[in-house]
Amino acid sequence: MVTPARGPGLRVVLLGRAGAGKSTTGNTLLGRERFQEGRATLQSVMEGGEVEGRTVTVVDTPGTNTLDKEGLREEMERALVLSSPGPQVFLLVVRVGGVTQEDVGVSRWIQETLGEQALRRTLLLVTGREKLTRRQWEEFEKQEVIRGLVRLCGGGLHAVNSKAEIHPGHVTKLLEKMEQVVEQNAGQPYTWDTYLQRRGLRGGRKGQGGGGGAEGGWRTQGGGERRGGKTGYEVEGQKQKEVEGKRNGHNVEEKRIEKEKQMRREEESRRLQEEMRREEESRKTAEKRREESRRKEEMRRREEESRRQQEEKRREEEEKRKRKEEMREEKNRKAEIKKKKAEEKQTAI
Ligand SMILES: Nc1nc2c(ncn2[C@@H]2O[C@H](COP(=O)(O)OP(=O)(O)OP(=O)(O)O)[C@@H](O)[C@H]2O)c(=O)[nH]1
Ligand SMILES: [Mg+2]
Repeated sequence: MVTPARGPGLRVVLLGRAGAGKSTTGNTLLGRERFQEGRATLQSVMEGGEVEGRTVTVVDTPGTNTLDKEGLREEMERALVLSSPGPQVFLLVVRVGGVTQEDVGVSRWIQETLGEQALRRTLLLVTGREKLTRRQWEEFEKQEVIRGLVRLCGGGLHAVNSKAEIHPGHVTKLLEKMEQVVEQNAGQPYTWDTYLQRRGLRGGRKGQGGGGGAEGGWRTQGGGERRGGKTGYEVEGQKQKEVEGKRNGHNVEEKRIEKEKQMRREEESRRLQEEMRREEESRKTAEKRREESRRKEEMRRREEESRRQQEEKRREEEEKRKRKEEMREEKNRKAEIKKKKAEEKQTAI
């Protein structure tokens, strides 16, 4: 049974091009086949479980090269919601022998869309390690494209063989490596808020000071002549106050509009999260139903098989019994013939 991890525990989002081995890596990590391997992952899905005493949540995503920019953004938002309160580690999965500039493109995309905060939590994971000898691996690491990727990814480089020959030690090592990434980031996940801030959808506008310096400068000039009526400075001051008043009013209005906009964006983001959560729930329910009907079908098939075997056994026994009967009859017949022949011989003598 899946135990989705919420709150504490390790939350990981798998990223990378199609066929890099994301789903396989997810299954290797969880120690069971949860994600579909060898078939394209079309939508981000979350699975979780206990791994070496830790609650681990893994979000598998579609190949980045199969989506357009908008689709990629949507899937990333889904992945963030699914890994709520946010992943502590992004695994950028690449396949040994197949690393190209496109993979660098993915890391750049992470940088641009999710920001440095995500890159700092990104561990470059190479699958298919078993295909290289130690020497070939050293050559592989030296490649410019790999070095470039490592420079971008704050979590460093790690290699696995996520196929059948996987050694349990590999999972332990990968967990340790991810733990290091978590520690480097003081255990803080990449949250939905971080994402909103990155996209400029949350937090006040930076540098909105309102040009106080110039006003301060003008005030220091006040005082001038004070002989009956309004001095030039006072008239000037009056005008300035009016301008300032207007500006303040304008600022208040601007702030109000900005606040309203922000509230609308937050509302929209809440709605999106809620929608995705609901979608995920209905996906899980449908999956449960499918699982249940698969289980029932399997039970029915087993019962059918056991009935067929019993019937077969019964037929075999019937056959055996018949054969025995025939043999006994044959024996009796032979004995009868022998007896007759002996009697005939006796009569002839
Ligand atoms: N030899 C070897 N094969 C691997 C390894 N990891 C994955 N594969 C194989 O590579 C193929 C693709 O793996 P997936 O895990 O489905 O790839 P993916 O990244 O999830 O692909 P998409 O869902 O299409 O984005 C599968 O046939 C896996 O069996 C590995 O470490 N070694
Ligand atoms: Mg996949």
